[in-house]
Amino acid sequence: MSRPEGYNVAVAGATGAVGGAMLDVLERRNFPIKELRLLASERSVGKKLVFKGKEIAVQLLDKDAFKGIDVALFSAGASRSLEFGPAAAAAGAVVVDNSSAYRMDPEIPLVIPEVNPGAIAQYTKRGIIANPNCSTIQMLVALKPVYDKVGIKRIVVSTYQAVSGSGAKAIEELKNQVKAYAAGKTLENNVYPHQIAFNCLPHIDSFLENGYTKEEMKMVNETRKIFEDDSIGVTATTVRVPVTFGHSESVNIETNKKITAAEVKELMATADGVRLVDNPEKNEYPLAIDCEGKFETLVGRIREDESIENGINMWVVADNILKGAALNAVQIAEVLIKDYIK
Ligand code: NAP
Ligand code: 3JM
Repeated sequence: MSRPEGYNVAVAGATGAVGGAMLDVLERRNFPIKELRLLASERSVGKKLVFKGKEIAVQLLDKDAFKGIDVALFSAGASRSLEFGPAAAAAGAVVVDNSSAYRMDPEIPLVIPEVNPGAIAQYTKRGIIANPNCSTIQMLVALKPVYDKVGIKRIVVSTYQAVSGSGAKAIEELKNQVKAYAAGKTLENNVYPHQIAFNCLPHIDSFLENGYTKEEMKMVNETRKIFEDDSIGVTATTVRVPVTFGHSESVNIETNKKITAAEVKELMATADGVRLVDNPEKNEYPLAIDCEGKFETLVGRIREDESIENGINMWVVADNILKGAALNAVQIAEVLIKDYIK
């Protein structure tokens, strides 16, 4: 860190599920902050949020809100990122954007610090760095050591995604439906097109012409961009499940060279950002209920895929709001102040 007095940080979308987690992560990791500016919509102006025991009033997110800011963390939705991200960058801030708005822009780096930290250097082109989708982040944190060791030809992934990924209103919707069900009342749905309690919805984000959802294609396209490998095959089925926090993923890979399950376990035991949880004889494997509030990606159920020559199956779980969003963004900011913003 080159500024002992700290940095001026803005959080756009500070009152949301991800924004709130950003404040927690900045505090837990003791990010060096001089001024913290909290931004949201008109609805929240004047509302007070607590950071390190002190109350800070929320201000309006607009084009003039970024004067003097060094790092702007955005999680106020894709259209707000498109509207205000360039203004923040023009004011001199480096923007770390959590939305899908800029991820596939060739001039904007898409970064997971454990996977491709070197890409951060490209931020100077537009002053913006994109945070990948939550499901992509945890999958690639787990796969990176395997990719480096033996190469990966193809990935087949199915996700089991928590409702917190759809924001604060979706958490309420699941809770209300569970209560209504228990009371024998009619279940109401507004956030999702169907009942989410006691159900699985094979539908996250909107459907595209090719029959996949946008969420599924984010996993395909973001993986190729982050690994800088257009030859890698990726196919995804993304499913919303009645879990509050923590996305789970069944990940099947075909590698270029043979790797045994024991070798993958060895790699996971020391991989950056990973915790190996794989003792099936003791019923120990990664669980969504165990990842809430944790910074690591949990990996277990590592097995060889016996239907092909070089295949591995694994189960990957992470806190979608932390590693999937807020933590990854703060880690990017940490690299920025360590290596780039002097
Ligand atoms: P949320 O709980 O609904 O919070 C939305 C936040 O955006 C609130 O702070 C809200 O402020 C603010 N906002 C909404 N409309 C605004 C406007 N017109 N002007 C200014 N601020 C506005 O949603 P969330 O779950 O935190 O997600 C927020 C965004 O983060 C998502 O839309 C997505 O782009 C991104 N995200 C990314 C990932 C990932 O995988 N990397 C995961 C989840 C979310 P008010 O309280 O004032 O309404
Ligand atoms: C996760 O404003 C929006 O439409 C945001 C929707 C959204 C996104 C997104 O596309 O940015 C909600 C939850 C994501 C994401 O990470 O891709």
